[in-house]
Amino acid sequence: MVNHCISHVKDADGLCSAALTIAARGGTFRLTDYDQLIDELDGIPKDATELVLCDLGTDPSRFEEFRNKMEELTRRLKVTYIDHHYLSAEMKGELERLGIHLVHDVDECSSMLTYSTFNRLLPAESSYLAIFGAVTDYMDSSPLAGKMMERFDRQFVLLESTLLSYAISNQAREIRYIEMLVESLSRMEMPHTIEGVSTFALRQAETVRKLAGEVGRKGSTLGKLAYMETEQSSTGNVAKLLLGAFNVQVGVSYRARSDGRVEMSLRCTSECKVHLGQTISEIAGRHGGNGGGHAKAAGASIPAQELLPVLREFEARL
Ligand SMILES: [Mn+2]
Repeated sequence: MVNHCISHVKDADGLCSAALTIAARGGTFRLTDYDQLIDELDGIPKDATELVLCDLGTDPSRFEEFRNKMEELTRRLKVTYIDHHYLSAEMKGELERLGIHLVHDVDECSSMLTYSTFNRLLPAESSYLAIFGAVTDYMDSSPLAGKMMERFDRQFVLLESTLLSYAISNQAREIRYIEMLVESLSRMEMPHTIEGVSTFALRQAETVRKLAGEVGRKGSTLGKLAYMETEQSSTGNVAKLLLGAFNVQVGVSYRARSDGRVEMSLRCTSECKVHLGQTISEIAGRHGGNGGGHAKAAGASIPAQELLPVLREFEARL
């Protein structure tokens, strides 16, 4: 079997999922984001016989396209799809009918699911990668991760996962560096030993400190929601900081792209009762965009002029 892995480029969960897959199955990998997933599926190496797809939720509005692409791929590849983004029972059924090995659980992070899938092929220390993804995806109290955390030095796990995720945020535009992180992690190197990680993580800590002050000055509120434009590549950090600065239920940060669209991240507190991913997917879809994600962390891409209408509609649901 010649393996090819496609995983999420944006965070520690995606990188750790890729590293675990490579450690277990070898082969090649590519990192991508939700909106480029379909294009990425066209670039799978010709000699690959196995595809492992991790941490990449499919946008419901493009599910049909995704399903069709998968149907074509399952004719020549053994496909394993490991994910924790919401999928309806119907969508799951459709994928399984294509012969895809679907590992799906919205209560665990993707790296924990990847670890469980390939457990027998992995060295003992690979459980660290599973827990790093869980911590940075806020899923370390989930059934599997919670149990695993009891057997670790908690401070060590928190330190290593934060070093990793801060270094990723800081170097988000340097894809070669991000790929090098996956290669190092797949050799079971701990983040603090990987070149550049501690330096970039500390730089990011300073960025976060400055940002915390900045969001209070630059953010605006709209009812129970606060929003702000940012140049930061990790828009999720900014969305989170808005929650504290304005004491609101939902924080939305957005970044203008050169193609006339804005890329937005949404985060919320436990007071927020709507599912962020499902709600933004539905609203963005009606405004010429697309989006999705989890209950408490989601993202979308929409035409720039639709920003305020989308935010107003979202706030009305709160
Ligand atoms: Mn994830």
